[in-house]
Amino acid sequence: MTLLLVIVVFSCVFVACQTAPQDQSWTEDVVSYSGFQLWSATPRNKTEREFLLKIRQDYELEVWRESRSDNRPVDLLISPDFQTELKLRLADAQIPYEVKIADMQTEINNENPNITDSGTEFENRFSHKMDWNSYHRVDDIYGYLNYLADTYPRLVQLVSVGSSYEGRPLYVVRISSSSSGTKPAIWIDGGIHAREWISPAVATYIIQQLVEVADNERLLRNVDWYIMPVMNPDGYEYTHVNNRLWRKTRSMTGSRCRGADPNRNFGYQWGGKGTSRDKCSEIYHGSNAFSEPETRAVSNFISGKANQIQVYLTLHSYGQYLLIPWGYAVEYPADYNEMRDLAKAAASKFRRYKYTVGNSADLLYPAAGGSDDWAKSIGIKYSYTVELADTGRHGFILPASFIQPVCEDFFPALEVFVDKVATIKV
Ligand code: 0X9
Ligand code: ZN
Repeated sequence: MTLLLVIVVFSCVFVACQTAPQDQSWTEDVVSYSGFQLWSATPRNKTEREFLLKIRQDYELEVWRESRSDNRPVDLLISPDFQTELKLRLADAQIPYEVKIADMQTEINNENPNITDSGTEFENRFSHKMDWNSYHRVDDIYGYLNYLADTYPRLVQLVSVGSSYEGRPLYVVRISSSSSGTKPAIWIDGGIHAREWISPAVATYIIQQLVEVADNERLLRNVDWYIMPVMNPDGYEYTHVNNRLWRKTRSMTGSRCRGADPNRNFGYQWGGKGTSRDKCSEIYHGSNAFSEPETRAVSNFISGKANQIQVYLTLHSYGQYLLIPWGYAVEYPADYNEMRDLAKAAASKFRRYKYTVGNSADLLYPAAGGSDDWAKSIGIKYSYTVELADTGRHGFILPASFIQPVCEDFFPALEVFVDKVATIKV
């Protein structure tokens, strides 16, 4: 792959950093994470929690995973510039911490094996380049979706629900074994957050299993599926080419910082807790609810099928959680117990990775404008955020060798959702 890219080594690259150079032109800079480390620090009481909060503010640290309570670790991305100083400060305060990733760039370099070599051979043989041994670019994923629609026209329909900010199609795959009449449906989306690569990988795996594995026919008998593997294709491409740790969309904001957090941009409790009006923040909520073409297109499509869609699953990483609304605050929907029972039944299917089930704002943190809350608010009863593997050893940079185990572990849980909604009349 030839990339005419200028390699710029920033001393401060993370997007939450106010002084970080923000790429806003078509000069496609590549961000290096050489020397950056992932630290996991565990506060044991209020004083230590407050101390860590202060450090986060002082150094404008990027948080990969929040700590909600004592003895739960917070994962922090640490620039080489601050490591010596921070080591001393944590030692002084006697806060235990662990270096999870010693050099982020090495971790990134080792994450995804080179997929270009076998590509041509694959393409000639199968008319697509998709597999689940490596993380694929949008072109490979979309090529596969087109291949499926062409090959299984009675089963698969590829619907473009709109265009991304940069003009990429926003594809939803409809999988249905009946040409007429509607069945209750399950919606699954992936790739809301650009850097959470395991999410589109799992979403495409689910599509592959439902369409190409005859044994899974029973999952289609009474239920239709809408699966959108890459909700934020601009961001996803950007993580492959320019900045592996990009999270947001890529829209122009009128400032030096681009993009909004799509999972703060949905129109329920928009702009509430756990969101930011700072355009440079990782959790920038956008200029208004549904300001991003991606969230607007998705919400329009889902709204039009709100009576049919019974389950809303949105795939993220990481942490191994099944999160139940509400996420905007520690509030519980009236039917929370039913939602929790179903999530627990699903979680009991996992063999390899243990998932924690609970209220989103309680287990993680309050964060308003999420897609799960919005789906719940329009009446989709069973709405969940899935935080896929792992629990922090690799975080977002989950090596490609994990793709198959994570997918295989997750897929059987879908049966639980199918059984729950199969008999509902829509
Ligand atoms: O913060 C998020 O958007 C999600 N976690 S992630 O690490 N993938 O970014 C959790 C969203 C949970 N749902 C709501 N807060 N509504
Ligand atoms: Zn996410």
